[in-house]
Amino acid sequence: MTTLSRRLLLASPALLLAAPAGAHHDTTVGAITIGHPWSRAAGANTNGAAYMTLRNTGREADRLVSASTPIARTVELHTHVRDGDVMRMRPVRDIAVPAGETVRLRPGGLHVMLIGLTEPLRQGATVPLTLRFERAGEATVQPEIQAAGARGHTH
Ligand SMILES: [Cu+2]
Repeated sequence: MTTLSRRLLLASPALLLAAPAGAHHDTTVGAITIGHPWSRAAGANTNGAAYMTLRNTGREADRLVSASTPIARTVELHTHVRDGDVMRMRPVRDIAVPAGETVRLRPGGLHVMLIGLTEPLRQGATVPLTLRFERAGEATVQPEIQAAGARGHTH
């Protein structure tokens, strides 16, 4: 074993402890960082949604153009629009992520809609979700499934 690899082995537990809380939830592709992906518990044959932050650290605008997961029949990008006294979901073609900005996908706002779940979303599990950006390309994240009524990401 080389001195370097021994040093790396010795160092790794400390590195794990030193990692900031939640850092392992972030995924970067190109200039886009996907932060804290999460979802909510839901039964099979119902619909689910995924939420996250999309941060564009680059100088060029980008957009989320589609998403897919093996556990839903269809995945759409949705927003909420006010219709009288109620908020209704409406599909959008894409979700713009302007240069230097962070876009929040959250309950009551923009979200990734998982339509026709082929498996239940169980609290505490994760689900693979592939996101496709016009400029940055493709990244697969693992939203953590929170309780059915969760309003935000918790650890
Ligand atoms: Cu929706």
